[in-house]
Amino acid sequence: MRLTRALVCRPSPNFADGLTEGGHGVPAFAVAKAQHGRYCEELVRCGLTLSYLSTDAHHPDGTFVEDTAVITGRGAILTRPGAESRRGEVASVREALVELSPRLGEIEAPGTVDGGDVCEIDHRYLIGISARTNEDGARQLAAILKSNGYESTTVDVRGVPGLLHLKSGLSALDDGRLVATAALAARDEFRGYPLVRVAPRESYAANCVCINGRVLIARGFPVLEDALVKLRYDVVTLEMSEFRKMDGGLSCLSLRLPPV
Ligand code: CIR
Repeated sequence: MRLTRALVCRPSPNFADGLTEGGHGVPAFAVAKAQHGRYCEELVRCGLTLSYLSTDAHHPDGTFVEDTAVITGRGAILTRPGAESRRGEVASVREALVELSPRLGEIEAPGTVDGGDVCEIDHRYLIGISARTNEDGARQLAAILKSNGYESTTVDVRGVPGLLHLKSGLSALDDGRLVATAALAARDEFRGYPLVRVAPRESYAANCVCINGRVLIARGFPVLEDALVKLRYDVVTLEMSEFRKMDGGLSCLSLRLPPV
């Protein structure tokens, strides 16, 4: 899908007060801000026009905008994040998306969905059931997708150690190839897709994003980088250390959108 715009939100000064279980230390705000700036510059280089949400100290996880909506080629679905502290993030995204995307629907209580659990590959959606996305939310999302012509499959990742969201361990490249951690690569749900397997010590880098033919991956994961370069992808690496400390990957820092 050709992408033209992205919605982003700079980290707020109390970014370190967000949710985390990763045990990678406390992020430094100034470094996070600089890394976010570089990330945004790269989105622009990929051809995207950026819209910035206002940072809000009430939502220290607000920079992880991907969790608040699912973007399809036909429009957006607003989510209801699984973590109560993050539910309020949806309001500003709802407002921003009015101009950027037709609204296809919205997840309602008791359903919960985090956008980080939703992976699109070849117009098909893989929906992770996780600590954040529940079965009711996945059912609602699948129904909205279905009524807009998209098939979906659920993938229960609750038993996968250390995996916050499905996309913490899985990404789709825009030629129909998946990038997956060793723990996910063997799953039946992904059978039939060509796949790049990510070594266990590089599993953080399995969360990457493909934008208009370029693949953005976290810096410092040379085995994955080499594998992608050998497959002739145009790879860009970005320093993500401070977002990793808050359990966030590359994809969660933006909502990437096709033309209206
Ligand atoms: C959270 O725990 O909700 C945030 N600290 C990190 C969310 C990362 N989102 C994502 O991977 N899609």
